[in-house]
Amino acid sequence: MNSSSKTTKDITFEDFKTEVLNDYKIAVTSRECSLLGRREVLTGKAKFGIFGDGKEVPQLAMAKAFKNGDFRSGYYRDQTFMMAIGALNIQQFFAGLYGHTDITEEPMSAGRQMGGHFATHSLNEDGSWKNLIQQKNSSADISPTAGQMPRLLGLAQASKIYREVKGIDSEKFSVNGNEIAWGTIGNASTSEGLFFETINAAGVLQVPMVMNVWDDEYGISVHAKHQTTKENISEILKGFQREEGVNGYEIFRVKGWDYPSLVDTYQRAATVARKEHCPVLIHVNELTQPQGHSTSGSHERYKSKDRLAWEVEFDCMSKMRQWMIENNIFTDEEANAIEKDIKKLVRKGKQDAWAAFVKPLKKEQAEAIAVLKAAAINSSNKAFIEKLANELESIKEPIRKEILIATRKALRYVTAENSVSKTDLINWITSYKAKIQPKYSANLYSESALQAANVNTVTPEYTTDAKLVDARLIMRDNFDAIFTKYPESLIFGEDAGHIGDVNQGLEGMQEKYGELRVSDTGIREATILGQGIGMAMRGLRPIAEIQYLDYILYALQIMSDDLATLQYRTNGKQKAPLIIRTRGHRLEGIWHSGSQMGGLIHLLRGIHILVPRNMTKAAGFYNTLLEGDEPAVVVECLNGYRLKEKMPSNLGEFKTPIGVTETVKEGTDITLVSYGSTLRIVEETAKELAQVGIDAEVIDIQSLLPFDINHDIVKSVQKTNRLLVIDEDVPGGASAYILQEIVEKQDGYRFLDSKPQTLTAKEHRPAYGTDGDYFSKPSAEDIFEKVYDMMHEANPSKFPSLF
Ligand SMILES: Cc1ncc(C[n+]2csc(CCOP(=O)(O)OP(=O)(O)O)c2C)c(N)n1
Ligand SMILES: [Mg+2]
Repeated sequence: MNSSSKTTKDITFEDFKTEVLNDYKIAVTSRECSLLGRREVLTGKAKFGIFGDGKEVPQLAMAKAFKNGDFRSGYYRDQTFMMAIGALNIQQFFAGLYGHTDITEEPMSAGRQMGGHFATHSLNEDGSWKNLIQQKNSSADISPTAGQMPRLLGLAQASKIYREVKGIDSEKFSVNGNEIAWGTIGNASTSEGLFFETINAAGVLQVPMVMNVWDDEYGISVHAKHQTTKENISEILKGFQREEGVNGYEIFRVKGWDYPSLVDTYQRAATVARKEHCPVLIHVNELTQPQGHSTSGSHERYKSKDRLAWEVEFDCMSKMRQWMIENNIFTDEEANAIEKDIKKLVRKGKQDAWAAFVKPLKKEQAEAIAVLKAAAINSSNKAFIEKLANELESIKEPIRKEILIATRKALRYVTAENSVSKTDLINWITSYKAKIQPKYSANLYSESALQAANVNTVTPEYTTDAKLVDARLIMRDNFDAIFTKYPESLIFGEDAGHIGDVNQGLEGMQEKYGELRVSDTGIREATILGQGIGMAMRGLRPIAEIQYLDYILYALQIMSDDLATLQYRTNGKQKAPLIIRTRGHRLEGIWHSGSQMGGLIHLLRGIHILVPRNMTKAAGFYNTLLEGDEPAVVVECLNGYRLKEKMPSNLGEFKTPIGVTETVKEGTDITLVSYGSTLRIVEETAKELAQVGIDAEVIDIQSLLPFDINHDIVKSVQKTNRLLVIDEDVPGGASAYILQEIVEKQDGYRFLDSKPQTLTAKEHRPAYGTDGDYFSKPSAEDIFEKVYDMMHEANPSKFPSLF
């Protein structure tokens, strides 16, 4: 079903006719899928449907210009494009709608995403890269409008890096940077900041990005007059047009129903982007929504009669059909025959998809019924269990929820009995859950051999005359080693280039490795993140700098929605091993002392969150992460760059383990758990506590996600029987998570003689200045008194009350 990429100029009329006919067939197939898809939702076979009807024809043109190695970063209207590049067939389309959990049947997400969210596979079964230049690629869609934009920037930038940086192994990823990243976005979604941020950044970076706006004048019910100044996105972006000697964009505007103009425009756009690495905007207007926005609601409610009539007349499919008749490509009768055949094909594909969806469920249902019936035979609750079995049996097309409800409820009836069939029932439920749960939960983190937790620890080595240096020098020299060792690594961010980051951890690196590998960016955190995601998806090893942890909030949405879900939403078929470097915790004032770790932990499951207490530990994390294939955030201590640390001799080689704690002081009376900048204060306080006879054990968590994979903290609690978590996030923030891990997950409650407690910052943001810090964050005195208080409670005669 592949759409050919020949242009109309170099082929005979017969060839041309065949190509156009093939295109039309793809478009009709796609339209039929939309029409039938809607019906599947309305009859209850699928839960929700959002389709690409009304956007078929421009997508044919885009597919013709799209080459192997190219990437799409688009949204839910692009089914025609996916069909035209051979990445989606009828049966797969319906498998997506039904939520089939088998990746071979539903290759977009194995049923995790709603239909209309597309992806191709970048990874082999073992998590290694496929050859991406031998296939057409689509990065996995997400639902938040414009959320596909930041990643698009990085996908395009990768081509620039592959073309202009020498020495990178590009074999699977690029042919001289000739690949285009194609973005698609709805007209209304261009109102999002992410769109404008991406447009500006791509203009600055001059990367081969073709941005396509599918303009149907609406965003659900909201008309363009509420969305876009002058109701015209290409009009207001005119200032981006490149001029003689001044970089910018090539901007095209074309009607979405005009097949020949579309084909011509897309060929021209591709040439500019591919050859010159100049970004392109194609504003495709006069598009329609034949069935309205989605299966929720109808557009008759908000579109005028005139508009609805216009949409019928200008439906891109009927316009294309009309043009084909006028140009003797087919007759009306021939068109009718084609359409009739395709209708049949789509109906058959739909039926096959449903049959394939139902088949494993029927099998599971039959197994469950057999186990239930066996359990009923000797049970005193026979009638009740049989009822459950019969109810389950009466469901013609069962789902897994129904199967588990019946079996789990039956278990309650036999719980007091002792029989083989009861054991069989228990075993069946347990093994069924073990088999099925991964279909919904696997691949949140990498499951490949390269997962970060598999990378072996290498301790820092020191020569006998190792010097104590400003810690930022360890960071700098380690980055130097990294850039030499990994030609595909690169770092970028605000002030990361010319001055070598605000804390000089990259001093001199740009001079040594060039402006493309060590670069300054604009102030635009979300698209800095996007650059990283996109480049990581194309085999590079980007390190994206967010200048301060406080400003990660601008990028948090894209980290949470895109990066953190990528492996999960593709069921392990795409990855972006991006490293995010930032610095935070204590410095000065509300926006330079943030430690919003609870927020990060909760929003970023799927990304490792690492909180080193010093620069040697931080550098070791970078060394570990570059050996692995997972995304991570490393939060360096903002007040640690000028502290002295010993310079290791094995730079680029020593590795801090991920998910492993470190006991920095042994003790017997109480376990103090902390991380990052606060850990240093805890260490100091432990010495003061020793002076009053309290022997505290101090543990550095180091890695919040994953958390203490060896359960070492509970071993300490087992010894001390007391636990205090010290954290500079808000009350109930990261500390609550840490407490849950230790007390509940590690069963720490069993060993506690005192109430487990947390000591945190105040609820408000940290105030400015030294006193602001003292009255906002946990101080040494706070820690001392809290620990003392816990010891007083345990042994009042030895530790008389302080207050
Ligand atoms: C951030 C966010 N806000 C709201 C929504 C709900 N939503 C889904 S599609 C849509 C309208 C998008 O319109 P447009 O970009 O013009 O695309 P179209 O559907 O018209 O092709 C909205 C508001 C969403 N998915 N994400
Ligand atoms: Mg729209």
